[in-house]
Amino acid sequence: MKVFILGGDGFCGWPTALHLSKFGHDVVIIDNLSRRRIDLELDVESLTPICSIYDRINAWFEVTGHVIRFVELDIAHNFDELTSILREEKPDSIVHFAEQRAAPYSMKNSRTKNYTIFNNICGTHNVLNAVVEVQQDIHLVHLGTMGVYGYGHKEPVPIPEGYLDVQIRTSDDRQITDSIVYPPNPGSVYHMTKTMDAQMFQYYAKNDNLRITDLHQGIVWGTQTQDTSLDERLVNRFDYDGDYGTVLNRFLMQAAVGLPLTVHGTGGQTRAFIHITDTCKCIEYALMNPPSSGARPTILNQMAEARTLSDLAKDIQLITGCEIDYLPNPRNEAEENDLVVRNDQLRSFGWKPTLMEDSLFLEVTEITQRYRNRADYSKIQCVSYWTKHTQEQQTINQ
Ligand code: NAD
Ligand code: USQ
Repeated sequence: MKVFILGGDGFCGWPTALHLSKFGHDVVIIDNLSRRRIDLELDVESLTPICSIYDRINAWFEVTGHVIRFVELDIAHNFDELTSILREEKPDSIVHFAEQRAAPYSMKNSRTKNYTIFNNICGTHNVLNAVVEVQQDIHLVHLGTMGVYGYGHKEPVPIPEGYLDVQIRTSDDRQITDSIVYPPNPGSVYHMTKTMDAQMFQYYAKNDNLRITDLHQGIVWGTQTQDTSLDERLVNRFDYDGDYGTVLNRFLMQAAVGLPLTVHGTGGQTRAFIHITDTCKCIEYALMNPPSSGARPTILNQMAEARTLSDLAKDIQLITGCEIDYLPNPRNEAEENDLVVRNDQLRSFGWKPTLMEDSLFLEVTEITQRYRNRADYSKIQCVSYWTKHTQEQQTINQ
């Protein structure tokens, strides 16, 4: 299969590109390298020393003999180039990771809100529009997020895979059932772009019979996969800063360098998690099981397990003896929520989720120990606030 990996230089995209290349797929990475530029803007670096994309793909060829090609392209701004490359290459599938993915960065200020909206919405729309334009039957696999469902439930209400069966009373007083898209309830401008992407998928599947799979993924943790571990030059990125670092990797890094874990609020927030190796496997399953033309988008919940942040912090404390700080929450989110998620479809394809274990925590701990001298501790605190009011309150209290 020829696969375009949009955003293939990023945290999820790079190991996925290697995983698919290893199995003999013809992989073309398309990326505008904006993530590397945002690191410069924020004056942070991946904890792991990542090579340039050119050195990465040369190293992959040297080590495995597999060729990955790279095209530098901004999909949000360059519709014509995107269309040309689709015409020339005729990929079977596109995996779309190429979005601004940090909720705190999206809430930082009015410029980053605008950037996130433009980059993500125009990027996704350009991809859909280009596939229609070239009239090719390309399967689009998009990385969406569990956060589109919101985290409002206090009760354990199972979240279905994208669609909700509802009963509606007709005007002539009959009861009928229907299946609707699960009502979106985003918790940040970033998450809002994913709910808007989902709307575009519904439209293009209906109007143009595009074949689309939207993977509603939980928080990805871990760093390395079998493939990225083959050579130092293939190492995956590891974000730990207050904007791009995600919670479990941050906790593991903080414990490894002897800092207290930074739990926001009570830690009663329940979130969905998945290990990076499973991200790659699930994308492979999604590529192998496309929806048929004319079908509504397939929505898969790509998560392995749900945990509260305080439980996670306590587990890590048990293993490492670290301290836990319960900090004022910079976000506007429910203090506590329940989360029960159906992931039957991915399981039916044969996926056996990797669950959190001490041994897996060790992998992250080893990475953070090895590169601890590269850490800039001044970048750990989360300083992007969801509302001006929260920012003012927390500044007064400091
Ligand atoms: P990342 O920021 O590490 O990678 C995204 C890549 O896309 C970067 O290399 C960036 O340069 C590129 N990119 C961004 N905008 C682009 C554009 N306009 N044109 C071309 N390239 C562009 O993010 P990630 O963690 O790898 O996440 C990938 C996708 O998975 C995102 O869409 C994210 O929403 C989704 N996701 C991530 C997580 C997670 O925990 N990391 C969880 C759920 C879903
Ligand atoms: N949190 C802490 N302490 C920290 C950092 C975060 O308690 O030091 C809390 C946050 O307040 C939040 C939770 O941890 O309640 C998750 O935060 P996060 O930054 O790990 O994850 P999130 O902002 O939701 O975003 C990440 C990815 C995003 C993806 C999403 C999947 O950056 O791309 O879409 O996870 S999900 O959360 O399932 O929507």
